Amino acid sequence: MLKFVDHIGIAVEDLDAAIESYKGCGLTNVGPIEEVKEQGVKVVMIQCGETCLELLQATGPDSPVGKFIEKRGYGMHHVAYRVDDVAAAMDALKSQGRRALSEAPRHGHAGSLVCFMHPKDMGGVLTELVERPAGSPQEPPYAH
Ligand code: CMX
Repeated sequence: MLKFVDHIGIAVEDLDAAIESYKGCGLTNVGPIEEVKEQGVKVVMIQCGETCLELLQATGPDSPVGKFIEKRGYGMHHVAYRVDDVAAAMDALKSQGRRALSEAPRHGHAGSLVCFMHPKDMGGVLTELVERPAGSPQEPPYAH
């Protein structure tokens, strides 16, 4: 049910500084900055070959990314996989005994529907399932 790596989430201190840093590495296809209020983050997608990096800046210390940074510092936060139907994928993983981190799918970046799965049930990796809206590119790259 996981189709491909939709993006890799990286917690950063400052989005603008991080964008410049990645541009310096040759990753110049940078999408618009978007605030995802439901998740307490500002995010930006940067295309990297056939997938994207999602830079995440917490909008408050009590948000998931704010708490992550306080406990573990900046760096890799999650791996996101594209799915066709997030509710169905979530139910399938739950039926295997894995914990979903919300009761139902939530709103994510660019009109997506997302669900996070507990890192302890996914080999130590916080895992996001992403269903993109109809009409959005079905294969990466899609930062622009
Ligand atoms: N990757 C891997 N392991 C992680 C982790 C991460 N990102 N975040 C926490 N953990 C581990 C912790 O190290 C801890 O392990 P130990 O018990 O061995 O110490 C365990 O998971 C529980 O962590 P915690 O700090 O006690 O719990 P929190 O209250 O901080 O919650 C989590 C952690 C993952 C349940 C919570 O952050 C969550 O629900 N995340 C989903 C939503 C989210 O992350 N949104 C931000 C991104 C939004 C976006 O991409 O748009």
